[in-house]
Amino acid sequence: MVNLTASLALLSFMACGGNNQGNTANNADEANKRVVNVPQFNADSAFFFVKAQVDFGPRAMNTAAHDACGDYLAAKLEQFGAKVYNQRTDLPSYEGKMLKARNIIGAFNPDAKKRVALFSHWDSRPWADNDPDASKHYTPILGANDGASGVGVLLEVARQLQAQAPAIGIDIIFLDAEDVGNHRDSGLSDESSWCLGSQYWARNPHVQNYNARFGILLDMVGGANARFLYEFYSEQFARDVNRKVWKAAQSIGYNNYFVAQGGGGATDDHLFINQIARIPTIDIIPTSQQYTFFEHWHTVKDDMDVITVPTLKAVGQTILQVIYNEK
Ligand code: AHN
Ligand code: ZN
Repeated sequence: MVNLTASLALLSFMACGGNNQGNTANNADEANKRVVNVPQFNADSAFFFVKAQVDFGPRAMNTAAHDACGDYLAAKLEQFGAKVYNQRTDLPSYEGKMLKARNIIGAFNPDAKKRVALFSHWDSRPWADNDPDASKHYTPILGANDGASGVGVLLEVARQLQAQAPAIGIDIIFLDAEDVGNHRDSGLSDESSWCLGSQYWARNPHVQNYNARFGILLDMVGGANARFLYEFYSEQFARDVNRKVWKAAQSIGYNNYFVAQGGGGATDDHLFINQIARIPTIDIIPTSQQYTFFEHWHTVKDDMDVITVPTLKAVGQTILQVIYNEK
């Protein structure tokens, strides 16, 4: 009875709010602003942050371009007001090479107990082993979409966090050594050869007893006509998080990007974060009928030409919608 009364009161309050605006809720964005003020994600700014990374060249492990980009990312997080942690460690690749890895973590509102973790990998694949031209199979890729896009979106999220703080703490976690898994010509298919930085972080979080309500991984979130379906492992480990994020996207009109259907699985950073750190974490990653993830995945054509501002906007605004609605 009490609940029913409260619900009716809330309904009439919302109806009143709508009428007073003189503009019925034809725009879902407006309806949400009445509940909480969600900042506007600037996708041109995100595009610039993607390009800034790509301008370093391929960010393959143990290269000068990789290290310079890492310094850039840490400096940006610092500039946007985060407490920055650099996790440096040597991780052996499946070929037995020592990879000089660096996970870069920006903690916003570091003392808050209620936290959400946002992840993206920042290294780029050392080989274009999915290129149609076999002579490119050992050429490092620029990874504009596969790497830089997610990081670019999260740098813009960081910039927004500085301008207006949400009610909770946020950790932006740039993972290294993700794209170092088995070369397609190696004849190997060992899942644990991928995602070395996230495996390390999940076993050695940047603060003791680290926990978060949930995590969101962004991977390849800048391609034209991207379609994000519920990724398979995300559904196994963090179904509620998938529903929360897709609902948020749909509430602001991005149902063309965030399609509420099951998709395939990706052996990606979130798998290890779920299995090892046990933080329920989803992967926002494109699904395609024609391609593995997107047309130029692990090819030399994964450059700035594949990045499109509207997709960055849909993903970035959805992330803001989710985190500013956490209480
Ligand atoms: C595979 O499914 C082999 N890899 C998905 C993880 C990945 C690679 N994300 C970006 N590159
Ligand atoms: Zn990749």
